[in-house]
Parts: sequence; C-alpha cells; structure tokens
Amino acid sequence: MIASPRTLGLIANLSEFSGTELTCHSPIDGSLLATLRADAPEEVDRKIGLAVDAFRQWREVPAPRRGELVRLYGSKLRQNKEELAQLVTQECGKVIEEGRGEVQEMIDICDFAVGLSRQLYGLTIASERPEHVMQENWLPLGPVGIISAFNFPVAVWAWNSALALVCGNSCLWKPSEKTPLTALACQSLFDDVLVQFEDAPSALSQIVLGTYVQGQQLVDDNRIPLISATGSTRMGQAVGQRVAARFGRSLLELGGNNAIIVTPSADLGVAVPSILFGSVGTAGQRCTSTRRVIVHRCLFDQVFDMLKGAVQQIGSSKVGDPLDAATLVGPLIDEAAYEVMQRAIERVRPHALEIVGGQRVREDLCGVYVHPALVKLNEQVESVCEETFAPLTYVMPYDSLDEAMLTHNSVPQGLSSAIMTTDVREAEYFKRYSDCGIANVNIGTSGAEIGGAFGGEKETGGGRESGSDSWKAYMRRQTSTTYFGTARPALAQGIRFDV
Ligand code: UN1
Repeated sequence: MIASPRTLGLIANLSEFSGTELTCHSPIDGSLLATLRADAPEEVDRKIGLAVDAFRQWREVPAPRRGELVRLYGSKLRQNKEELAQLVTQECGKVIEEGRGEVQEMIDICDFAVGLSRQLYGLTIASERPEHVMQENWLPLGPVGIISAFNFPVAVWAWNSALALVCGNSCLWKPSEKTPLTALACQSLFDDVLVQFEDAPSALSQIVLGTYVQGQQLVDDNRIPLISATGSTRMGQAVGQRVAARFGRSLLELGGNNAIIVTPSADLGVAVPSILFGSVGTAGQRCTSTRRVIVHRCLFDQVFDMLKGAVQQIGSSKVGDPLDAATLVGPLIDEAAYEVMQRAIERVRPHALEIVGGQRVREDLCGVYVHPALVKLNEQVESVCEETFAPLTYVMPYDSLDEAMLTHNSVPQGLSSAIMTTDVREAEYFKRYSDCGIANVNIGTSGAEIGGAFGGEKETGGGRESGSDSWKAYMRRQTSTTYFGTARPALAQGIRFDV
C-alpha cells in the first residue's frame, strides 16, 4: 500500500524533506511511504536560533491574540480531520476510529488552550508589610523542545504546542523517527494558518527531523529552557539527567504499567468492556494501556473466562487492516515490538496457569499482526513489573483489598489505574492509595480526556500535560513585591536596619 496522494497531499512541500536517512514504512503492510532526510547538526542549531528569535517576537503578542492563532489552528484541524486521521492510521497503524479520536484530541486541546489564553491567572498575595503589594506573575518561558513517540504521533505534540503557544513560547518538535509524516502534515496545516496571521513569526513552530541524535542536540542546548519528552522510561532517564545537568526543566511522560482491580461488587457489564478496550485497544500500544487485571478470587475464573472469550473473538476476526472500519486491533508498529512481546510471553510462561493468544496472525497482510494475549497467573511475578508495549495482559487473583493495593502499587511505573466496584468505600480507598497520576472508578485506564492533568509518578516521570493547570509548566513564575509608600520601607520578618 502506498499512502494515497490525497493524505500525503496534506504535506504541501514533501519534496523539500526528501532524503535518505529516514525511511517511513507503513506498519499496515510494510510498504514504503517516503524517504526523508534527517537534520544535520548545523541545521538543528540554526533552527534553535530561529526559535529564540521567534520567541522574542511572540512573547510580545497579547495572550488572547496568541489564543486566536490556536483557535484558527483548531478550525484547520476540523476541516482536515478525516485526512489527518487517515495519515495517522497509515503511519502508526492504529485503527481509523482511534486515528479520528487522536485528531479530535488535538482539536479539544486547541479549544482548551484558546480559553486558557484569557485565563493565565497569577495571584495577589497578602503582604506582611504596610503599603506593599505582593503578586505572582506568569511569564513566557522560551523555546520549548517537544520529543514525541510513535503511538500518539500528533495528539501529544498538540497538548504541548497548544499550551506552549498561548503561553507565549516558540516550539521545536522532534517527532518519532517512526512517524515523521504526520508531523510534517501538522506543520503544513500550521504554516497555512500562520500565513494568515500577521503578528506571528514564521519560525514559531518548527520540526526537527531525525533520530535520538537530533533529540539529544535539543536536550543539550541551553537555549531551550523546557524539554517535554514522551517515550520509554530509559529514554526519559537519559533526557531528565541531561536536561538537569544544564539546569533546564524537563516534563516527562514515560512508561506505565497500568492495572485494573475488579472487586466482588463490580458490575461486570461495565468492567469487562473497559478492561478489553484498555488491553487490546490501540494494539496495547498506549502508555495508558491496561497491562494488569487484579481480580477478587471469588470472580477470578469468571472474569478470566469472559475476557478469554472476548479476546478469542477479537483475535480470530477483528485483527487486521486498521483502515477497515470493522477492525478493532491493527498491527504492531514493527518487528522489534513483536519480538519484545514474544520474549515477555516466554518469560512468564513457566509461571502461567493459562496463556491465550500471543501468536502472529494475518500474515497475508505483510505487517506485524498478533492475536492479543491474556495470561492467567497465580500471583504477580517479576516480569509482570516491566512494561511490554503490546496487547499482553496479565490477570491475577487477590483475597483482600489491602493485598490488591500492594500488588497494584508494587511496580516501578505510576501512570494510570482503575477500580471496578459499586462500593463507595472501596472506590474512595482506591483513590486514596493508588500511587498513580490517574485513578479511575468504573472506567478503564486508557482514554483520558484532555481536561485533566495527564501524567504519572515514579518511573512515569512526574510530568503533567494537557488540562487543569499543566500550562504552568510552560511559563516562568515570578514573585513580585511592590512598595508604594513614602516612608522608609519596612523589612520583612520585622527586621530593623536603622542607619
Ligand atoms: C500515550 O499513550 O502516550 O489517555 C497517551 C489516553 C490518551 C493519551 C495516551 N488520551 O489513553
């Protein structure tokens, strides 16, 4: 399959980026979509310089006017939603319904950012001194470096850039080397909007093409005060340390190992569909995917059998071409992802009571398609504590909620979590003791709305993006005290210093 000219047509100037360093294959059937160049170090350096100049210009534009640019971009996305969704599906393999959802997530964050552009509120703080006024002001930060992953190739960039732009910053985006085409399409749509907007500099948002090498150059450059990086824990650890070494700021969204606890009071009509979407949706390639299901022993066999039935049905008839509306599970991103999944299955095999699926299917399609896997275990063994970015779900029993909570929290990651219960006491207990950034009741671990702060604790990296007050990560906080009296100014803490 070659991407239809209509979808690649979203990239106005594709030929300008052609080269030999990056080969873009569609995971749908392995076909070559394009070959692109990677930016040379001097080119990255030049782009960072342009981003600094663009920042100096953009920060002078009033925030509500900055919001107007993001509003126009949101409209542009609405007009091009279907084509961009098709390209997302062609390039990263998620099913078309989820491709559309991803573009909708971009539109939603644009709307959110437009409102925010009139609400970048500071504080007025009571001063302890007479005739003094104390304030907290939020100021633009500088160029923001955005490093994104293949699995949400456009939405995560939009979370970052929509907020960064209304906050008065310029952006430099290093997309995953597996999904540069969707990034170029977003850039093209952005450039279209920019030309209609007189007070925006042309280098307000730029793309840096390449691999971790180009990412590292952004990470190490002092002119970029904030690096927002999404990806593996290993990548985040390197980024966090390098950015910290130059006293920069990093916003990290790393791996998850998300669990759902199913209690005896759970409504299984609610629980089972939520577990399924979390486990096999996006072919298990979300950082929020459900990896672990911890079920009360009284429901353990019943829930496992219900999941098994559904997974077998999906595995036998709903895995395939993600552009086909009837497909629920598309391909894995590449062969390496398949090998990681197989290794995880082999590691857990000696401990498993039962393993369903996991094998390769639809070899006729020439992509990497797998039957989603379900592993029944007696307890949480060591390999379960690692994140496997594939449709591989471990199901384990528990006897007391305290024990379930211990199992739940005893993994290094802390992104998303959920409990299935109709008991308000269990629900509140779970919200209090889940150590994750996201703790849901009667909905699954994945598919968060943009309105909340998104991110997690522990090895997930601590960052918060998207809604709530996440915008503060993209601004500089300034405390300012003004004295408007005429007498000798009083000192704080009652100190006297009479000369
Ligand atoms: C990711 O997988 O990196 O909550 C982001 C979700 C989506 C975002 C996932 N809104 O599943």
